[in-house]
Amino acid sequence: MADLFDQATRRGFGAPTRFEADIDDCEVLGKIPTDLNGAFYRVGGDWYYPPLFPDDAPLNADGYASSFRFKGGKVDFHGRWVRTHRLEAQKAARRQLYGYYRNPNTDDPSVRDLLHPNLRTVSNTAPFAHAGRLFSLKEDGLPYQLDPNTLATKGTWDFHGKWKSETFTAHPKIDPLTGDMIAIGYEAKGLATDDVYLYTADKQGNVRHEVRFKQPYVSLIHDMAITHRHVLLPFGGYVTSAQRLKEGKVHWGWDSSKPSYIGVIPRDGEAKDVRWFKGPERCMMHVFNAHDEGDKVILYAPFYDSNFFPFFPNVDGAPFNPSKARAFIRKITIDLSSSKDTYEEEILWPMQVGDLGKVDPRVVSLQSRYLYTSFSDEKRPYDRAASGPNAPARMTNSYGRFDLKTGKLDSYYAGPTHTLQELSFVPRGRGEEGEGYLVGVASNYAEMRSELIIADAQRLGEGDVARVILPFRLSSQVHGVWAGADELPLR
Ligand code: V55
Ligand code: FE
Repeated sequence: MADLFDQATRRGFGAPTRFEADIDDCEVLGKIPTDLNGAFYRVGGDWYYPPLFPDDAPLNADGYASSFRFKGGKVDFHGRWVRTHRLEAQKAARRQLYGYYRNPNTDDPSVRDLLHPNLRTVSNTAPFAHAGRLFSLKEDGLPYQLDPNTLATKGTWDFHGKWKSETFTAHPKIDPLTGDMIAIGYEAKGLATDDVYLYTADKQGNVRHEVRFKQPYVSLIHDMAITHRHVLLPFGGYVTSAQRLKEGKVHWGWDSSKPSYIGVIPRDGEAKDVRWFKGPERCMMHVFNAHDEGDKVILYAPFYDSNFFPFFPNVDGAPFNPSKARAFIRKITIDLSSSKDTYEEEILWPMQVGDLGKVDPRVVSLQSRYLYTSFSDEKRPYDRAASGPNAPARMTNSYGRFDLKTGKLDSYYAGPTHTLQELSFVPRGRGEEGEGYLVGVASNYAEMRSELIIADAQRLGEGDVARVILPFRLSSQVHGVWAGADELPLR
C-alpha cells in the first residue's frame, strides 16, 4: 500500500487526477489472452478538492472507480468518481466541506448536521461483485451500487432494508461452495460504538441470518475470514471514543498496550457463541484465507507487528516507528477444543511482504496451497535516476506466490522503474487451485503512466504475458477484484 503514502504527499504519482475517462481498445504490449472475458475493477481515493487538514489520512480521499473490460483479446477502460452524497455536496459548494477521516465534528458547519455515515462515506476502498451487482465499499458507510458497464453510481444499497448496521465492511467474503456472502458492519450503531452486526446473504443477495454482538474494545475490524464452519474477525491496536472525536482528532489512534483479538463465531451461530482469542500487539489489516482442521481453525494473514499508518498517531505521543510497520506471512492457529482464550502464531517466510494478499477465490474458506501478495525484492535492480524525483525510496517491484506445501516463493518482477499495486487473481480452467492470471496496476515512474500487468500465475518467473498501457497516471487503488462475464451483466 506504499502508493497510498505517495498519495499523502499529493505529488508525483500521488497528485490528484480529477478527471473521468473512457478509452476503447487500449494500447497493449504483448498479447491479451483471448480466454479472458470479464472485467478487472479497482477502487481507490482521489481528492476532488484538497483536504481541509493537510495532515489528514489519505484514506479520506474521495472514492474513484476504474474498470478494464476484457473481451476477445481487446481491453476497454473506464474511470469514474463514485458519486457519493458527500462528493455531490462538495461539487455543489465548489469546495471541500469535510474534515478529518471519520470525524464529522471537524466538518464545515454547513454539513455538520448530516451525521449519518451514509452521507459522509467516501466509498474509496474496494469493489465487490455479488448476486449480479457491483458495489464500491468503505467500512464507515453503506455500499454504493455501480453500473458494471459504465461505472455510473446508482445509489446506496441496504439489501432490501435488511441491512441494519450503519456500516458495511470493505471485505465481505463469498463462499465458493454456496455463493453465500458473509459480511459485517462494525461501529454498527454509530460512531465509536462497540456494536458489530454480522450478516449472511444467499447467492441471490437476500439476507437470511443476522447476529448482533459487541467487540472487546471499539477498534477497526478491517478484514474478515471465513472457513467452511466459522467466521473470523481479527483486529488490534486502533482505538477511538466519543471523547477523541469531540477533541477534533482523526478517527483512530494507536494504543500499543492493547491486545489483538480474533473473534470466532460459527457460520450459523448466535451472539452467545462468539469467542474472542487474544494475542500480543499486532496491526491486523488483511487476511489471505482460513480453513477448519478438526477442532482447530487455521488463519493465514500478512499482519503487521504494529501500527502501519503514520497518519493514525500513537495515543501515548510516541513518534511513528517504521521498523515495526512490517508485515509477514503468518499462520495463526486457534484451538476451539481448548478453554484457552489465546491464539498461536508462526511466521512462515522470513522476508517482509506487502499486506494486500489474495488467494484463488475458488478456495476461499478451504485449505489453500498458494498465497499471493506484492512485495519489494531488494535483490532486483532499481533504476533510481530513471525513476525521477518523485519515486519512492523502494519500489514494490514483485508479485509473489507463496507455496504452503513447499515453503517456496515464486516471483514476478515488474522492472527497474515500476511499483506494483495490489494484485488480483483471475481464475481460469476447470477449477484447479492456482490456474489463472495475476492482474494489477503498475506505476511506471520513467514514463509517469499507469500500466495493467497480466501474468500467468503458474509462470511468474517468465514475466508478464501482456501489459495494457494507459496514456496517463491513474490514482492509487486500494483494492481490486476480477469479475467474470458469468458473474455480472457485462456488455
Ligand atoms: C484500511 C483502508 C481504509 C480504511 C481503513 O487498509 C482501513 C486498511 C481505504 O480506507 O478507511
Ligand atoms: Fe482492505
